[in-house]
Amino acid sequence: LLLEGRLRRAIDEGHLVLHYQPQFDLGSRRLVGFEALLRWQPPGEPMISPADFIPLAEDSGLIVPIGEWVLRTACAQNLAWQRQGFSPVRMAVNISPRQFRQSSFIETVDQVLRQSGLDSGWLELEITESCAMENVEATIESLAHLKKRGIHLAIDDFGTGFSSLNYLKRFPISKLKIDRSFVRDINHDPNDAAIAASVIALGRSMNLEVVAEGVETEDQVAFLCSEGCRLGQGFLMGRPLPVDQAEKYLQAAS
Ligand code: G
Ligand code: G
Ligand code: MN
Ligand code: NA
Repeated sequence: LLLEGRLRRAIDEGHLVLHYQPQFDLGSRRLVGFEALLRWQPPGEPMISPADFIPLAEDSGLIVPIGEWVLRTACAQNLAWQRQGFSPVRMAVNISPRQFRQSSFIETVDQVLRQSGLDSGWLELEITESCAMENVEATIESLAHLKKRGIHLAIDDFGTGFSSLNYLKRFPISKLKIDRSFVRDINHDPNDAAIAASVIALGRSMNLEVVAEGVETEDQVAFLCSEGCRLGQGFLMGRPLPVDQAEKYLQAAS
């Protein structure tokens, strides 16, 4: 509860920041977009990881105003980059289950897009596989609304949520993100290699983009490319970065 009070203040006092992790085409190493990742920076103290406060924000409901701030900030940043003359890239934003299930969620997204002026085609929303599977019919309906607006939709942490493939084909999504737990030992653990290869094949057969998360070595890139995975994200190619450092990637790509 002490932490909840501090988090509440952090929102008001502007101590939440976004970092941006680049996403690449693995073949050409071309920048294709960024994922916005939330950080809590209390002045004079070490940064607090979202892993340590998102669950609390989710339980307390604070995730709703925080999530709206993230969406607003990420869209505004992406438009600012376009106006600075950088080649446009896609911006991915993580949406938490509670946020996604809010009856006002679509309205919020509409409002943020309208107010920011960002074209919806440059926005991608990530929901986790387990969130998507919580209430499949409601998920399909919400995703369909978002897709109609031209927003790209990705299933995050794919492989951890026991999707029924029958449902997966009904989700109007355009991307699967292979969870980094399968990528880590891809060159050494035959089970992980088989799982990753299956997800890549599944995604390709459904005409979805597939992104490998947590790419840390060239050996992983080689395996992923040999299996036909086109996109990757990870410390090898770029960490989550503050705005000024993310701009170096845009500069190199423009
Ligand atoms: O950036 P990092 O790997 O520390 O993130 C830890 C977890 O927090 C990840 O699961 C990530 O998806 C989640 N996360 C990061 N930023 C956001 C955000 O803006 N909203 C939500 N809902 N989750 C986020
Ligand atoms: O669940 P989600 O995919 O949104 O989580 C993204 C999180 O993964 C971020 O917090 C980010 O810091 C972390 N991350 C990104 N790339 C790597 C990587 O190459 N290795 C590891 N261990 N973590 C990573
Ligand atoms: Mn994500
Ligand atoms: Na993930």
